[in-house]
Amino acid sequence: SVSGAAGLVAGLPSGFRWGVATSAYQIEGAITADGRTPSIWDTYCRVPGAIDNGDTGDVACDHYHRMPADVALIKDLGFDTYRFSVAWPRVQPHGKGPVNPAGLGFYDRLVDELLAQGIDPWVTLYHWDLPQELEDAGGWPVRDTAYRFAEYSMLVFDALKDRVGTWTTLNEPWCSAMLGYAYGAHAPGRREYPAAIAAVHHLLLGHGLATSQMREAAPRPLDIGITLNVATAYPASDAEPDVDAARRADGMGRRIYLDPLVHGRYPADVVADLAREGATLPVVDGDLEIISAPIDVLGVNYYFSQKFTGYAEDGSTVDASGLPISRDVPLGKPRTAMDWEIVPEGFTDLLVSIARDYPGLPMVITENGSAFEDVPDANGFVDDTDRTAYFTSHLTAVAEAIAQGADIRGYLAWSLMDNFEWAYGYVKRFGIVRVDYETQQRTPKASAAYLKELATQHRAR
Ligand code: GBH
Repeated sequence: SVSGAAGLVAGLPSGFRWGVATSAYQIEGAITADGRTPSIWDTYCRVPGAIDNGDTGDVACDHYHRMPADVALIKDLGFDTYRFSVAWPRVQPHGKGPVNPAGLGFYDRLVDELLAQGIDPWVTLYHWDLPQELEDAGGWPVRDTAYRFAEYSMLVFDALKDRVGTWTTLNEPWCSAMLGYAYGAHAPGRREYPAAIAAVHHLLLGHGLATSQMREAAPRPLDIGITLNVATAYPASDAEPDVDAARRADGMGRRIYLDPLVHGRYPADVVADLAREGATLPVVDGDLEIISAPIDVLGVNYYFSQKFTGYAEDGSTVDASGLPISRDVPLGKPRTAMDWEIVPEGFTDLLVSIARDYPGLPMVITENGSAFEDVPDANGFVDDTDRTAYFTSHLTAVAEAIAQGADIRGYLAWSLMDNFEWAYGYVKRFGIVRVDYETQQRTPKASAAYLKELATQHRAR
């Protein structure tokens, strides 16, 4: 059902992009094809217990071998934009040195295929698949990795810049730094807090280096930016410890990235919080000028928001080491299959707060979507009214943010198809297209038809 779509579409500006997103490791498979070397995810998937069900990205959606059919599918679904990521270990297998033409060739063909179908390609240069050799040399906590990233970025940029108009350097540096190096929840699975904070800085430095080098080499004005996973951090009450817990969550989740990117400085309160935790951002003179190189578009990935309290269950406000308590508490909303609460109003509040704190920065929603317990019929069709309702409420939240003054230029659904959901393996399904992992058959879900109808109505307006 698309009832109410007309009202929703009316709130979205003309020229609004409608697209879908994926990432390389989550869909490609073919991990040894054409000279690709292991990334940190290939290694991490082989750590016993790291991934649900022992799943790996070895085959995934076999997109590497099915790319033309998948592009035709995007065309059939009526999208004008496709955001995909480039696998660094395909393009530059040792993380340094010359380009691997066979690996780069895949993305060259993908871009041509998209353009032939009238779909605008949007490249993400890094969606978490660091070449293992660079992790062996220290990974993102090491400053050299930022320079390696800029060098790799230019290999891709020089090959595709004549045909690709929109570029994202990093996808969700928070995840790379914190899930990868602090919490041990993503590759490379380290739990070293000070190293994670160094990774934050080196990811941002890599973004800044790549951005200015790409800008200089651009044949015409191109849109260059970064994608962040951001959310609203609500305080559980007006009590000072709760308000402070929300401030710290917002500081580590949003402002530690956006302040240096936009204002050229790290937030003083966050720097002080980190010092208390024994961690330092390893800033060298000149870094913040590099990091604040102008960007044309901020990619926003939104899934849910949380409420924070500064009280432990026993009522204390500090832990055993004297550090302030911070924990998330339920908002009391319905949940997705990820156990994430469904909080569309947190999306509006987030977008309006970014527009307020960082004025003049155009935004595109580069990911938004949900996993539910899909039940396919005998033909593989999923009538995912829950996922459709999630899209409606979150697109309505975007329209509301636009009405409140936020400059939002497009919406890319996560994800084109069910895929390798990182530590959750293949059990969690975010696709608008079902993938049968036995046969690799793709079957559009009801939510895909819904998004197609919205895009069609919007264009016809
Ligand atoms: C995105 O990450 C990824 O870009 C994409 O590859 C992935 O498939 C998709 O989401 C779905 O997961 O509970 O402590 O982790 C989103 C990752 C998930 C990071 C929610 C922040 C909340 C804090 N985000 N998470 S925590």
